Amino acid sequence: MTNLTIERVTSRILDIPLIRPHGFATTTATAQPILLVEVTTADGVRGWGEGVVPGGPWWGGESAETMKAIVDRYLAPVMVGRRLDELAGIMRDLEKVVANARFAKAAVDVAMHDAWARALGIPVRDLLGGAVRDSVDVTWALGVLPLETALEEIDERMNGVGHRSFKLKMGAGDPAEDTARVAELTRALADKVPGGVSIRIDVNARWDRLTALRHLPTLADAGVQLFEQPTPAHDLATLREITRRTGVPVMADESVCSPADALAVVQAEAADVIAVKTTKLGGLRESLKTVAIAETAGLACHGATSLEGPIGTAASVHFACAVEGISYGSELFGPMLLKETYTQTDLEYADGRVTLPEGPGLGLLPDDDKVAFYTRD
Ligand code: MUC
Ligand code: MG
Repeated sequence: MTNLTIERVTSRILDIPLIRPHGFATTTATAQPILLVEVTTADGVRGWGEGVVPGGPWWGGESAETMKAIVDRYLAPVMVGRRLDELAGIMRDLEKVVANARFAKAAVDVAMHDAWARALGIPVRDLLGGAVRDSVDVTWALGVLPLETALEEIDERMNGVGHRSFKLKMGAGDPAEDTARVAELTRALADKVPGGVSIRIDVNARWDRLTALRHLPTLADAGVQLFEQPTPAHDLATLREITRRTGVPVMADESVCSPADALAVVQAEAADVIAVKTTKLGGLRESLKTVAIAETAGLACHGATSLEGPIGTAASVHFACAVEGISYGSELFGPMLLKETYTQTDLEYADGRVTLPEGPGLGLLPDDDKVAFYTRD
């Protein structure tokens, strides 16, 4: 009989450089800090999960440093000595010692899923009910970039990995200039690319109601197909109003960080799509509940990202391929934004899609030398 008792939980911060700076609304990242959590069982089976936030604490208040403190000091002691087949009970008990801190909880949730699946010799997707698809569409996200640079990057990505859908980050600088830049880019692409490409924007909740209602119609006219979280997380009435006035669907991201938030969006009829990040939601189990609420209400869900590295992305790919309700594709492109991977093998990207990895657990193993190289002192 396999001994599933958790003997050890360790964590380290990796700093992995990006292939190019990624401009968000309020900050620009040149490297991605990843909290790599490792769970080891009494039998010596190991599993890994990532604690990752998009470019720093500006997004949701957590950072690699806060996650490390929470995991080492508060979550690990609850986990050690428990069995992996009590995962649901362990996750419940974590709530008794740490409120919120969902990104940190996601790291341990995924590490336990990986270790448990490895101990059983099955892929993580089987712990989620098995596969409904074996690959998922991947939108490429561009940071805040000047027009020409953005066009070059889109060209490169279409010809390289075959992406046909692009997300443009907005919310930095003057809204009128930002809008003019993105409207021009969207029109230029419609002229340039036969058959067109799909363009969406993400304002990361930086515009107020009036700014959004003034500028989003211009982007609707230019052909932008989806508005991700233009206005603050709590303001569900404005999200609803945006779609009513522009006819363009809204994707709720910052507005949905828990299943209860998803229910609030459903009740307010605030969005047509929910961005499901396994990170911001606190792991795979809370993500399952979130999708169940959205799907039952007829909303689509998107396999969204916090710019996870290979292991965090693999967890989200297993989720997206095991959960029917992830019906709006994904943006699980994080590993391609890293200059180098820290795993022995990489996820496979082709024809604008990422393939569900094979093998036990998440299907990827860390490379010890690379992990040591990128570990922060
Ligand atoms: C977000 O808010 O969606 C995902 C891609 C990207 O560029 O930023 C993230 C976070
Ligand atoms: Mg977003």
